[in-house]
Amino acid sequence: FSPKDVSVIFVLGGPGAGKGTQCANLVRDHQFVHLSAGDLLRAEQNREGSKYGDMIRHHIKEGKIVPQEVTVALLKQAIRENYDLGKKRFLVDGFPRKMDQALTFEEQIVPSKFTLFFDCPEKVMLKRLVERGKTSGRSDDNVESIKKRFATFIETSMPVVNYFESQDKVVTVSCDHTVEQVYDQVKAAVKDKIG
Ligand code: UP5
Ligand code: MG
Repeated sequence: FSPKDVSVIFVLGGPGAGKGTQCANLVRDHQFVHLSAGDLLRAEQNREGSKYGDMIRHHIKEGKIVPQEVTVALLKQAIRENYDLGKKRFLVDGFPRKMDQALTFEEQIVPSKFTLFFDCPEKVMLKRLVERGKTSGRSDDNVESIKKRFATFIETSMPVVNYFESQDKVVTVSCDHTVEQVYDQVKAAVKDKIG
């Protein structure tokens, strides 16, 4: 596919900020394909015959970023498959969360239209994730892994948000509100940026 044919919005924010929840809202109401990098990695981890399973499992539990080669390849494949089905608008959720990924994706796949940044206090995210952990089955929804995810987010992923901010390509959404209130901000940003 040609980069000019596809629109990509990056959806970034701390663990539990509500990225997946709001992407689901946009999929329901607009023509978007939702690609969660974390979901793609979890699927690859469980895919029979994957040579990356153990490596991904370890990184996710430790809240570390899986090497970009794996994640970029999964995203590229998912975009291509959906493009072949006629889809052109993509929400890339939870990616790029490290500078090398940001540069590689924009050089090798397509420059993002903009980034939706979900700003949320740690206290709120912790509460949401601990609650979700009661039923999610996610190996990283426990206090020990959550703390590690927070640290990685601050040290490794915030520089990506700041990089796009310096290019004037970030819309910040304040997430310590109801799902509906957050979605109002998300809708306004999408309308403003890509119509
Ligand atoms: N909830 C949501 N919004 C709410 C609201 N406004 N009010 C009250 N409750 C709200 O929401 C989390 C919980 O909060 C849910 O129970 C929801 O109902 C409630 P969700 O929408 O799931 O939040 P989200 O931001 O998507 O949280 P998630 O846990 O998915 O974030 P992470 O970024 O930590 O997880 P992800 O799956 O993206 O990544 C997991 C791991 O994969 C990473 O830690 C890393 O190890 C690895 N990874 C990579 O290595 N590379 C990548 O590029 C991506 C991931
Ligand atoms: Mg998510």
